[in-house]
Amino acid sequence: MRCRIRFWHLLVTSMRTPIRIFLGLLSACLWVACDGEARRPDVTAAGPVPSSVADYAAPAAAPLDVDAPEGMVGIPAGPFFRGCSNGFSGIVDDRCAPSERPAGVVSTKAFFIDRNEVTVARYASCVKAGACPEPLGVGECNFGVPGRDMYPINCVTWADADRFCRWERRRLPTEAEWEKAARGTDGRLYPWGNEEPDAGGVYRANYGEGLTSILWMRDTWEYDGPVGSFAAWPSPYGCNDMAGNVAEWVHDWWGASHGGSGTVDPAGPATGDRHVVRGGSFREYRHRIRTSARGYHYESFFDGNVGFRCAADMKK
Ligand SMILES: [Ca+2]
Ligand SMILES: [Ca+2]
Repeated sequence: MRCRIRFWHLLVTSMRTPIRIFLGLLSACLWVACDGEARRPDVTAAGPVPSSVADYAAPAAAPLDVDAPEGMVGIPAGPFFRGCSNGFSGIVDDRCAPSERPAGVVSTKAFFIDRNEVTVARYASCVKAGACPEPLGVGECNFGVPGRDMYPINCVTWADADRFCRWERRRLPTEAEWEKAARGTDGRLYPWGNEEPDAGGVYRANYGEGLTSILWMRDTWEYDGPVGSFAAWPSPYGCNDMAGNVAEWVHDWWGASHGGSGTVDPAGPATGDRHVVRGGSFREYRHRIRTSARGYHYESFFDGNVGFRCAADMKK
């Protein structure tokens, strides 16, 4: 509207002097540009949320066709199936933990999220700049260990992860954003679909089962491995390692349930003393790397099996 007012004002005054004629033509161009902008669909808006799970018909999930920041993918706006419910959409899942219930449909605005877990090399840039604390470099901790530049940064607290993402002018994803990026819209059990992670003898993620290193290493890796080692089995949006490798801090405070249905960009509890981690890790059994599985750690916690990835807002 402001563009139109400016156009008409300048068009009238343009009758008087050559400079005003020039300004009139310029404002006409602006009017066309502004009018075109107004008619462009807003791909970032969340839109309506189905009122119940029964009303929900999952749209196809694919990355948004936009220019994404380096290393990120665009996640479209709209609803997705969140949480766990045995029998939804023909998906059998009898491993739903209380914290994964109730199943629901929530919506998000469009956003960007890292394709991979944040690497040691990427985090080291922040340490070198003096903006991030140096994590430990012992045991399962990757920082400063030769040959691990492309391993996920681990042994970082939630505050370290939050600080790093902000240093990159990004942010930690909300728990809802993380889950949507991991499973798309259709409530699938794992990022790649509903097949078990070792179906057909093909390993689709880095996880750990049993008491011996041999059992942990059936997928090649006894502990964590370089990010993208299972890039043949990404999420519907192309995100890697959203099942296993390192578990991932997200922004939200922990709540015993992930919340209800029908909301847009749910943000979790207003406060707390622990934060949510998602995706499970190389230490965990297959039911803990399901896309709906939830975990938490206290604020001071850091360990070799927890890292993170960043998200970013998408401008209109
Ligand atoms: Ca493993
Ligand atoms: Ca992970």
